[in-house]
Amino acid sequence: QSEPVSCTGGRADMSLDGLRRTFREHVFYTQGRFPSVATRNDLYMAFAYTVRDQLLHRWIKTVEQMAGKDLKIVSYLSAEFLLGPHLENNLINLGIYDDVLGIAKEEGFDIQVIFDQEEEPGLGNGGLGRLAACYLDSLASLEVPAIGYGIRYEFGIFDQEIRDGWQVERTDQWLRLGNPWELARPEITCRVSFGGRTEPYQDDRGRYRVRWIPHRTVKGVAYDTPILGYRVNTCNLLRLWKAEAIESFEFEAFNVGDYYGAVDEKIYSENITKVLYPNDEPVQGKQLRLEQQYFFVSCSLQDMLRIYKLGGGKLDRFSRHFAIQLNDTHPALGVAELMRLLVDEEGMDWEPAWDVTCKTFGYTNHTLLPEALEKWPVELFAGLFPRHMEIIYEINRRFLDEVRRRWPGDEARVARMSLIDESGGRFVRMAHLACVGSHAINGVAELHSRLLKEDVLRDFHEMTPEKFSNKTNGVTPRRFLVLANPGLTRLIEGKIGDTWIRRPEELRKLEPCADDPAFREEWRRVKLENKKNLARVIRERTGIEVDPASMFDIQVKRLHEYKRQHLNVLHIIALYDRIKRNPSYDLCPRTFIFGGKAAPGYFMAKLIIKLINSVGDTVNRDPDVNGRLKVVFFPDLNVKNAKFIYPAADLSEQISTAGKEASGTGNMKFSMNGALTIGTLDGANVEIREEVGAENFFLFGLTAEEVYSLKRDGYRPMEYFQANPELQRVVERIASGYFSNGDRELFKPLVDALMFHDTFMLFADFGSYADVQGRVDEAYRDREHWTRMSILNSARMGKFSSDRAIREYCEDIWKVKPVPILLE
Ligand code: F58
Repeated sequence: QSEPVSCTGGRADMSLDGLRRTFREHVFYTQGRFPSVATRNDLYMAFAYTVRDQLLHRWIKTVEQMAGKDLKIVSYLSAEFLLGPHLENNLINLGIYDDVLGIAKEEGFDIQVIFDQEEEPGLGNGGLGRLAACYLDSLASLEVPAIGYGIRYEFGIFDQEIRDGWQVERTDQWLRLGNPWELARPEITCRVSFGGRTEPYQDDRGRYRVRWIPHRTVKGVAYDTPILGYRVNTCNLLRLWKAEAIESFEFEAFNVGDYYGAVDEKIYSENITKVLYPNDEPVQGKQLRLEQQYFFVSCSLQDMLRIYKLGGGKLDRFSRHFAIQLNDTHPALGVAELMRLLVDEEGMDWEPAWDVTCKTFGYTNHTLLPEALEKWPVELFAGLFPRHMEIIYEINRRFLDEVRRRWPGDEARVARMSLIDESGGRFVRMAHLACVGSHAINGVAELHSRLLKEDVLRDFHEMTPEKFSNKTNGVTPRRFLVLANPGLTRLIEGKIGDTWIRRPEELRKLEPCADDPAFREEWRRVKLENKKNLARVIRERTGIEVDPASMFDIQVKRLHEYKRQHLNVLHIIALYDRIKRNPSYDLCPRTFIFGGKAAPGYFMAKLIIKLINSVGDTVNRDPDVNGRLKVVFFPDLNVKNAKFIYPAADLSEQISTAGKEASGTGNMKFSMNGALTIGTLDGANVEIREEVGAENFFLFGLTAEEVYSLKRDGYRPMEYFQANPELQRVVERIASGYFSNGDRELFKPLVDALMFHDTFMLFADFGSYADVQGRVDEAYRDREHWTRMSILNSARMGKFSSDRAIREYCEDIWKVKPVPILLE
């Protein structure tokens, strides 16, 4: 083993002088600028590199101290990592936020402008991708050795603009000005193949083997981003793969004089990691999406085997050194790929290889929506992965044999559990592959995990109940409280110190402060500042003036019918209708704020955005409303913008149809920041309510059980419609063209969907929602009591730290332990 690297002083120097010197050096030597001509981007880059130096220092220490140790690494496989800006977060984790603020001031510029310069890596759609990012933060903060593996999309989630009330998508160009946080590793590459055919042969020991003769091969190149934990030296790795053409192809084509062929091949290969699919539901037929999945899974598994072999490990012990978590089914092909690598490439026999595979993988499910369960047409699948198809058939054959042994004669069960869906067309069921190939299966909230066992994965639970557990989601308090809400952080620190940032259970120490009028006053002052801040950003981005003294009632999340943004809109229209019918209607002034992206091909979701903006246009301009109602659609919700939003909320809308939202994580971010929740008994809302106390939570709506039985008995939205005159007036206003300059056609698809189907039961829940909103209105008038509830929400949210969630994964599923890293 080589000597430990010593790099004290120089760029590892974290003193104020050291940081200042490093920063100036980067302006000069990295950006190649005189300070006087440095652009905003130069300054941002120089700061980023200054911070990155600190990360690299810790990263090298981490790798050095882990090398040669008999330890286990968590490998988090995710098609999405929605990281958000790095700079501020790393400053917080390093503990040099104030120092850097000071340096910026000295050098004469506004650090907020520098922060604002950073383009966030939007490599995810929503909750699932953001959860992966929170988990990386917690793994490093808990000093657990981990690697995140994913895809380096050249274009992340689209930027959203609102034009004439409609969503317009613009391509995200996060790499345009360079990415100072990543290190390209051109020497770390993998080959990944597609298509072709397989061929049996006998190896030198006379054993039957299969070789895959692929049609084409691309190269994966590693791009590494250091992930530092909070106030620890552990710096983990996020390794994202970019697809490139393999050189030999270009040469071959050149040799036969096919210049265009060579370029085509290059374009074809690079296509694989070009763009993130912006759907929040899987797309069955999209070949490129399947290629993306296999591409990153194969690169990652090859990389793990390479790392493992470096340490001289024997393959049958692989699962003692790597715990691989599948973030939903997108990387589930990994089960077949690991088998292929072990059996075909490494020459292992099937049984020991299968044993290793099952012991290595764990699978997290994130959805209950049946239409969102991934399945791929067998034809497409077998065309791209002929060898994996064979492997899956073999896994299935052995698995179904076992099912038949346990349940003789139960062919219906066999058909239900098969890895191949043959109920009409033939499809590979990715969730079944993930279940069969993993030793652990979990849902992301208590209710979700229960429903998985009772419904979606019922047969699998009956067969192997020991594999199932729940791991309720969590979010990192570093980004969503400390970074997003410095005012509240300072106030809390003044009372109970700062140990809660690591151990958020300690936030409970704030509970007595809820009874202290002076503290409540301070709490309100911070909230008001945050609301003023959001009001400013709203004015800048939309031109709409909102009153920070009004109640900020916020719903930000992906646009989806099951999330029911339109239920919120129906209620807004009801309030508006009351004002129109009775101009002196007594209403506590409210600002309704929405934000979120719609999948570009999801017409109904886009129409809901248009409806929100149309209602806003009418309501915001109507003199009768007289400031009592404002409606805002905040454009381009992303991690960077979200930091203005969560801390400014009084009320958090978590109103999905019960049984549809697996967990939700926005609900946690709001509540941590002292917003009260109006919500259904869905996802993690159930547990949030348990923690904060039913008296500090506004509950409404059907339960999941009621939703199911109503559906079973035949749900008729018209009955609810006819029984509720207010609902009739609301729907009539939309249908009549009141919000669309008399155009009765515009919102007709939405109105018809509600009147005749109402798949997500808005009408069934409307009455109870409107009633509870009335109670919210009353409660807000008693500011002292509201503040009390707000404080108790923050104080009781410790459970929803991603640190708690990651501890559970480490203990129950991964069996990994922290490895503290020393700097010297
Ligand atoms: C979300 N799923 C769940 N999927 O909807 C949410 O309840 C949960 O809190 C969160 O996961 C974390 O567990 C989600 O965000 C996606 O975005 C996928 C992207 C790729 C296509 C399929 C959906």
